[in-house]
Amino acid sequence: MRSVVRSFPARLPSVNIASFIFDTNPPIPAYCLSPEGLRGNVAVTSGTETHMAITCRVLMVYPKFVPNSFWNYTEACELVGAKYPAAPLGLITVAAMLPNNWDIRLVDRNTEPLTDADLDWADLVMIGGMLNQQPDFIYLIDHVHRHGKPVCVGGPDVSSSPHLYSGADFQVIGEAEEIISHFISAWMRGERKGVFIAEKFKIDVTQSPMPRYDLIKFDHYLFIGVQYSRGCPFTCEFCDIIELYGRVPRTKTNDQILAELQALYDQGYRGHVDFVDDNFIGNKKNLRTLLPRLKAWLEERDYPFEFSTEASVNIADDDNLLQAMKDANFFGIFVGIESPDPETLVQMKKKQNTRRNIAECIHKIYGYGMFVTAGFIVGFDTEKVSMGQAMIDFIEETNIPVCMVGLLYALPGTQLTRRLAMEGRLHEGYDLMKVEQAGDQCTLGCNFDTKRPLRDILVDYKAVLEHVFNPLAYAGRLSRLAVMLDRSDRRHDLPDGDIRKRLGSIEGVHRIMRALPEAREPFWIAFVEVAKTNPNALRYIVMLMALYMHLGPFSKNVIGEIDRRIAQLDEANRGSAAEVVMPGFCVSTA
Ligand code: B12
Ligand code: SF4
Repeated sequence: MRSVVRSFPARLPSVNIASFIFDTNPPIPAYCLSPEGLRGNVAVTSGTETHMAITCRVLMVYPKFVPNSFWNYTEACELVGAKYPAAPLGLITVAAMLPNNWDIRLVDRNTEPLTDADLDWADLVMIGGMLNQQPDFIYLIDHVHRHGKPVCVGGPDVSSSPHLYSGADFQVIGEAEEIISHFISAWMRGERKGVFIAEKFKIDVTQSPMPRYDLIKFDHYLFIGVQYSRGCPFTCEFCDIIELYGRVPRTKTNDQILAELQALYDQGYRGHVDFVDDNFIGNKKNLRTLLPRLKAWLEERDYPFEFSTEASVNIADDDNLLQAMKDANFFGIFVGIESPDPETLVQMKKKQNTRRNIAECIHKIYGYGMFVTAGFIVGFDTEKVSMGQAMIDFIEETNIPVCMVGLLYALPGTQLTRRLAMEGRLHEGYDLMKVEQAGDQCTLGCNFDTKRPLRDILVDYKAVLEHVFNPLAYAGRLSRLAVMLDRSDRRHDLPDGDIRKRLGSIEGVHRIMRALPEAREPFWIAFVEVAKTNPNALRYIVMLMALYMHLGPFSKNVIGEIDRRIAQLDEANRGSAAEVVMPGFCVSTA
């Protein structure tokens, strides 16, 4: 059937022409389409061929992340020829919700330039991103406007801090699946301004379309994201996930996930796939049905993918689930540990981490052949003087090499932020990340008045960083992890096309060592030891060494910034400065 879409200025009778115009893949759910929204356009059919006239050219842009952040491990990416760790899953999910007769291009500013020609081509620019993209995001809105093109924005930071994005022509706040149809309708009616707000946590993710993986240049990234669920059942006070995605985890269907993986497979992708769930085990009942199917799917295709994800530490309570994840080729899990202090865990409402031996839980996960990376936070109200050393001991006991140790950062919209605001402790501009600040919670954290003296917190924090990222300590944890990481009955070779294969070559290892003169000796010792005692774990140990190419210099940079903040505080205390400008905030008083 040949269908041609034409624009008519006049009001047309309200016929149901949605199926002609919005031929999406898969189709936009019926609830997204209202004939009311389609006035001004009509589908004309003739002949036998299918032809869609392009009615809108959309340029999707993913802003640059700030350079000085923990997760910006571009050095490790370069080692295997990639440019950035992760692809913009939010944008390609939204792309899949747009009508098929809209032409879509994607520019990820972390991997490629945005040119004038790109902007000239576009009728509309859609930008999405998170907090650590804010400076470039806001710059881009102006930049696109200077080219005379309208901008539609969305994504987590827009949803958390819409006031910072008021310069955009359209704002889509919250999960886009339902409200995007309102934006599309408004655009097609000729409206050029609007704010569309999703009802919170109501999106049925089983209706979320297959992300447009075809828009991604796979070789630019270390891994590709797939999302199984949104939301987390826990209540951690500092967490924005439960505010953005809710406390009732919503999962996709098993068929939906396998179809997404199949699409990646069919498009030739091989290698690391990250389940970007807020808490992969949030809905254990459903997950238990997915994992065996995932295993069968992998087996049938000779293991094209290896998986990682994020989960709460209570995953260690469930041997069956760990076994099922092992069988489904999971190799790494990010766990939020946050603090060694039980009282602090209770105060932050992370009760699931209390009343358990965390180190034992982590060691158990290693026994299933999955290494753990973890988050730790310094700066809570209930912390004691001895906190720094306690955290160091705790990290050493767990043998976790990659520890994201940050300062507590009040994220917009969280319970913590609301409490701090009520207590009058939240800094002005706490959610504003200025261009020149360009960091993450490691340098910008404690964007509020702390209970413990800030200087003590910073000194503790610095001590933790100095120890944890000391090459000897890092290599020691690598060696001890290797002893515990049971990869004995796992598949050992990577599929053809997996860029991580480049890391396994001896040249790859030499490049890591050459880049890290200070770490060379302890890393070689660890490498040789693991090669002898647990060669099956070697690939992961090398991977974690590669991450140190970023984490080593990054931690030094953070330590330098913390020193600077401490010096500023000392200066203020000596009375020579009445007002101290802290990195990360507009203005804060000492
Ligand atoms: C995977 C992930 C990462 C990955 C990779 C992300 C990437 N692409 O590079 C890594 C681990 C690198 C990462 C790091 C960080 N992350 Co992160 N991350 C996530 C996570 C878990 C999933 C992201 C995802 O793919 N979601 C799936 C898509 C489908 O969801 P979505 O992006 O929300 O998109 C939907 C809507 O937002 C909307 N939408 C999205 N974009 C657009 C655009 C337009 C135009 C429109 C109309 C709509 C729209 O439509 C989509 C469908 O509903 C989210 C939490 C979450 N559930 O999303 C946190 C999250 C985005 N991260 C967050 C943060 C804070 C960080 C860090 C600062 C964490 C840290 N503590 O260091 C760093 C910063 C990274 C850096 N380089 O500086 C916050 C952001 C808060 C905010 N206000 O912006 C989130 C929300 C939660 C959290 N606390 O971790 N992250
Ligand atoms: S367990 Fe993680 S995702 Fe869940 S509420 Fe706590 S910090 Fe947020």
